[in-house]
Amino acid sequence: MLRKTLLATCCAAALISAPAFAAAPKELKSEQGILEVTTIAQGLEHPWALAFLPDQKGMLVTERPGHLRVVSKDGKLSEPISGVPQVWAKGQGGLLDVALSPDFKQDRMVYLSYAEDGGEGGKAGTAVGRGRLSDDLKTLKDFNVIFRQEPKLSVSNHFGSRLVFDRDGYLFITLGENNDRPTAQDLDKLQGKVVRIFPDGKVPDDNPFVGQSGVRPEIWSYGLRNPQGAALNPWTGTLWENEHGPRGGDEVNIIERGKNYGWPLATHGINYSMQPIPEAKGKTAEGTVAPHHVWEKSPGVTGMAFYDADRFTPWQHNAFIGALVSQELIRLQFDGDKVVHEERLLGELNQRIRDVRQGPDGYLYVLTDEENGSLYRLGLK
Ligand SMILES: [Ca+2]
Repeated sequence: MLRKTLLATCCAAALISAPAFAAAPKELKSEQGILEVTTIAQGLEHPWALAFLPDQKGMLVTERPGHLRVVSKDGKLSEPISGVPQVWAKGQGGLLDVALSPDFKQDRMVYLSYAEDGGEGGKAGTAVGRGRLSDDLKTLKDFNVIFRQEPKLSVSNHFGSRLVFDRDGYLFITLGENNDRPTAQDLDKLQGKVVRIFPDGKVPDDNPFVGQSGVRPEIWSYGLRNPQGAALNPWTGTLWENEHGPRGGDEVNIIERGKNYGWPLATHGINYSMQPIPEAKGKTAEGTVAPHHVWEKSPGVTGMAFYDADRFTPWQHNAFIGALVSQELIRLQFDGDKVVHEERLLGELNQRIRDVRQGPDGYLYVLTDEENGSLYRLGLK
């Protein structure tokens, strides 16, 4: 019965998406000219992340309830890929990020981050695993977990998480503090951290806290709240992260080895109850790194992409960040690393923007966090 429903949903989605792709793009005004928004696919259930496959094979898209699908270049949705782990799909939990191995053409490895059930006690934590994608793109084989947050503390939110490989092939994972604020400062826990591991899960000897007692050796940096966006800066090779503040104080940080990014000791935000964050000493705190860029009013920042393609010259050396609460795509303009200008795009759509990536064709691709979520292609006319 369930399978029947799934198939019906899948086929309905495929039918919806085909004519939509043929429709003329929406034209929206932007500072850099007419922004063309083409609907590539619809019928994705709370899509969270996408990763482009090589050789024009389309892309992998995660749906938070637990499905991984292939979306073909012309917008057809596959049935769910088999072999994906069971996820804890409650609140902000579920299937989250997807990344291909830097050697994907040789090893076919696909990495997934997701919320994992902690068993008794009803709590969950972030886990990361990998499996080998079959040539027919239908199965993830031999999936195995390479990292898990322990202890598991989340009852519904702040899992993070993004997966980023750097130029040397290390895997960085951004992790939420499971809505348990003080843990972001506890070095014996994996909440509110960026960790750095080898692709097989082993811990590199040169991580900053290796060999210290009572400290998790995976930790690369700490003091993060709920980092749902991260990308490797293509011009510097450094890891950039963004995170949700509480009420106010969303941040962009440039992540450096061993550094403390302040949460919950330093924040520009307050509690949703309008009360101050109990642990906060102010907007800054000694020994912590101030945000590289901060929003006093929270847009609800999430997936992030730097633009380094040739196709649209005005976008070069810009970054784009999805915003859930303000329902926009944020464009950041830089002088070096410094943010010098910001523009809000896609507000006309009134949809929560979950992820943005640069395609191999130089267009931007955007996912909306909706029950009937969409995949849009963005270009300049
Ligand atoms: Ca911070």
